[in-house]
Amino acid sequence: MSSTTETIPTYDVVVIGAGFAGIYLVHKLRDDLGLDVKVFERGGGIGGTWYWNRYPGARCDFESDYYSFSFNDEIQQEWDWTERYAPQPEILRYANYVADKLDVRGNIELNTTVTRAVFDEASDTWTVSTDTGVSARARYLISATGILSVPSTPKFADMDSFKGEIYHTGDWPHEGVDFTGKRVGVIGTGSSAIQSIPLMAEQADQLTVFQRTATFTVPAANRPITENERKATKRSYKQLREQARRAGTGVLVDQPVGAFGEVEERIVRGELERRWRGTGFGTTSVLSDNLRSIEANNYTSQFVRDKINEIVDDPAVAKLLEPHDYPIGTKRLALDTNYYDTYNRENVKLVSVRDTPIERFSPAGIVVGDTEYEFDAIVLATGFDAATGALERIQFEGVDGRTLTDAWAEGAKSYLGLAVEGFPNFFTVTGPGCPAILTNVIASIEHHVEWIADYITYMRAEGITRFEATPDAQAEWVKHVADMAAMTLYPTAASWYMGANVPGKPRVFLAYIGGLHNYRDRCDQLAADGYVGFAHASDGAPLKSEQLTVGA
Ligand code: N01
Repeated sequence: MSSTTETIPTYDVVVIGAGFAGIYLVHKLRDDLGLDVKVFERGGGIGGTWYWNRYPGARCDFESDYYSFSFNDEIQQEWDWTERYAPQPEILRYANYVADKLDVRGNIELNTTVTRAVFDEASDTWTVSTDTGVSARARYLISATGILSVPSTPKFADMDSFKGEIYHTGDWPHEGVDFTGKRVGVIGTGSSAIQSIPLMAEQADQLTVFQRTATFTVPAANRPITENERKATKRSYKQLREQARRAGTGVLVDQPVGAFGEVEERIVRGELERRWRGTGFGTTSVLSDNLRSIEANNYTSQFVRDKINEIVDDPAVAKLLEPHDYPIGTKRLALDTNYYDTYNRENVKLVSVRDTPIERFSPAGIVVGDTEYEFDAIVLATGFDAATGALERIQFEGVDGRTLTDAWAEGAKSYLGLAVEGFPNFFTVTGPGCPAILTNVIASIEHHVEWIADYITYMRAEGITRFEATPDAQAEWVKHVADMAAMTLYPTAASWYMGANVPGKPRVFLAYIGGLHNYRDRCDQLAADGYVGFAHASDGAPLKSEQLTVGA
């Protein structure tokens, strides 16, 4: 139970966020470790991303059999996924089902935004403040704030003058929106737009899409899961989960056929055609060097561009939809249902704002160059301040009062995406510099929660009251992450992976590209060696650095 010091309730652990990570943290730390855990959640319900992203067509683009918890067999046997890629309402129901099953709601305070967290060096504890006036103190602070949880809204001139409704896909009204008979404008053509445009087009009177950068998207081939398939999956979950744990992305994927130029073109082409018909992300991994060789990438990119031209009737519209600004896969690949076909509809118009940007909003709509487009509603599908946005909105004050925003002024720096030098006793679940962005995020969350639980167990057994990433360990890890990225085509794209979608955000590649399996091995090894790269202290004892061996 919590105790009270100077009227501030004290816990073993305070967690920020009640998405999938927050839910699992409560269960793991409370039920397996016997810790007193308190979670603060900004939303009026649990589920994180799936609580907020309720736009039409929102669904997961990793297969539901994998995009779900693996740690509890009862849960995976009891829960029935209905579609290959579950829609948002079903994923939110699942999150709530898991929360009830694990009885975690009592640990979660909803409608409470953490505003500030201050580390106290004398006691090795964090004191957390919230917008409701509730405070809490804890030895460990864990952020479970998600990678894509802060919507990014460009500052268009005269936005307030627009007389109609404005919606953001990442903060969609819970009661839904009826676009019947409406003229709707959509800004953005990333994954959220690509999922929602086909459905909004079916409802709206007219839909106008403002595209700055054409995005690569491949067919999701979504479909209902049959009863026989469901039973077969449940029977083989043990093996499936084990194989997924050993996969780089946390899901099983088709293997490449070989490197560009080393395999007969007939075979490459045949495999691209096969994967286009139904393996989602598999399209970009037909060639083993797709993300390292521009020649290989051009081949795959052109395959998709040819498909666009086959699907879209109007050659001028097809030309606009062809992505040419980045190598396929270096910005997040989208999976779609009827995206390109939607541009064959009479009521859908595509406006390129690549060369002539949106000039301003007006009372009637949006002005681009000499043209004013009139709307009843405008949808911003403009993405997120990814990976760092949610953390930088909280005033974290670490050693000597240094803030996280200051520490990250030149870009996010972290050790393993799990801890930040200068911020002791603070864990970041799926923080910048881990592979999560490039993986099935639930697999990454499970790994982080379990690793953190093991580390806390270790510290408690050793009487350690304070841990902190060492400057050397962090610097080497940051370099290693950047070096790995530099060996690929990823940094050539102006992507949210690089922070490039938010004006003024420092450009740092935010993910470890070595794969979840290798990352998991590395984390396990440094734990087995006594938590290499972390400094430890025990109630007043001086910090002692562990020997460090981070590298390629
Ligand atoms: O956001 P985005 P998203 N004027 O950043 C455009 C995950 N996700 O919400 O590319 C005009 O991809 C911007 O243009 P540009 C997934 O990881 C997952 O769609 O910067 N346009 C771009 O087209 C995904 O990657 C699922 O030139 C402007 C768009 O807005 C991530 O979330 C579903 C503009 C933003 O695209 C983010 O996706 C959905 C401006 N001033 C999302 N500013 C799943 O299925 C921005 N844009 C699990």
